[in-house]
Amino acid sequence: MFSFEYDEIHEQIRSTAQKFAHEEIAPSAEIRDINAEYPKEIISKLGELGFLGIMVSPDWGGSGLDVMSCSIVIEEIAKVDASVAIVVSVHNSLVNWIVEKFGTQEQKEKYLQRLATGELVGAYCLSEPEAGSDASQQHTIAERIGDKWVLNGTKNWISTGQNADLYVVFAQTNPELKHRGITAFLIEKGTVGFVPGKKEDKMGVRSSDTCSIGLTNVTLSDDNVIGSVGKGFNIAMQGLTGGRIGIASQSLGIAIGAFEIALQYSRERKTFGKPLCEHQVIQFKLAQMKLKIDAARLLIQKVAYLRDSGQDHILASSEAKLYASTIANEVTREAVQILGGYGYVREYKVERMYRDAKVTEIYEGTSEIQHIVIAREILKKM
Ligand code: COS
Repeated sequence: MFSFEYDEIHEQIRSTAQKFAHEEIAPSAEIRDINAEYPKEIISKLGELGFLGIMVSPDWGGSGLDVMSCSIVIEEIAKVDASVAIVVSVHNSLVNWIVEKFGTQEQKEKYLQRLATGELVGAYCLSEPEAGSDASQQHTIAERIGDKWVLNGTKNWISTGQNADLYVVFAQTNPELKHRGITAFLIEKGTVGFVPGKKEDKMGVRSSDTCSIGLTNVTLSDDNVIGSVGKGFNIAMQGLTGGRIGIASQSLGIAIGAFEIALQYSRERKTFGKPLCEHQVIQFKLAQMKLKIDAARLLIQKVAYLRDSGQDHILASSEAKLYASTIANEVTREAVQILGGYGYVREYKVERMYRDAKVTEIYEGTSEIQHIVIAREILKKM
């Protein structure tokens, strides 16, 4: 049964994630943002806590928890640092999930246990220079030569592109079949011809590294194919349907982080002889921010419930992602506004959160794509 309440396990996970976020992530978030520095040590500590194998079965060394638990961890981390949250989201919701659902016994033995403990960090490589929103237009070709696959092409905008150890890479194995010719491969870091490019100099989520990846005659065997040949697009889309819950949770966390700072500031800062929060114009802002946060949370709870209970959740996933990313931008913008000049400088953190929020409307499907998915799902059911 769907419940608005979090259960005891969820509350424990929240409290552990919150403590870790405040003690271990928040203190270095600003400096990592300035230096665009990947949070290597933090990621390995998250692995020790079990937060890099949240939904992986205990049979494979994971925590065996549900989608809601994963969402809570991402939310708590994103409250203080959206960059760490995106690493955790891609790793758990896309890579772990794909390897566990579609991997062979051998692939799970080789990779899943190490992914679940954080020994390996995962990346998801779908986008290309000419295949972002229209992801079926894969120009990365995997050619069958003898009993090998030889991959050539370029992947773009790969989160954790430089620092990951294992990559889920989509490539076209039969161009005539269009999206039904796409196949997913597992590629280890260091594979000859698989070369992460230079780190993008981004507006936000700066301490999560994003880069292109060049593939030049990357030679793989059938053991690298994940799922079956030609099923890659379906795997990519199923992955994104879950991944979007992660981005929605990240968006919610960013919004809450900024709201809490603005709320606190509005109680301390006085103008015209009274605290900001006693001015009606500021109360309107605070009320709107809180309303949006609560509505986003409900959409996330709903989609997490649907996914956990094995129900159709394509519509709910895009609704949660679209709404949460939209309000993350609105709420962070208002937080900057409430803080005025202080909101526009680094010291009060909302400036970073405002920059970080923007990407949530872009990655794992832009807001425009979410509208397309939502409209299609409505029409499909008529
Ligand atoms: N889960 C499983 N399968 C899905 C799916 C989903 N959520 N969405 C689509 N599919 C399948 C369809 O069932 C169809 O399969 P068959 O033809 O084998 O029956 C196939 O994918 C193509 O579906 P459709 O015709 O609807 O695809 P389009 O290419 O026209 O559009 C959109 C699909 C635009 C919705 C999809 O390409 C998309 O979500 N794109 C955004 C990708 C993205 O997020 N890119 C950002 C980079 S990834 S970080």
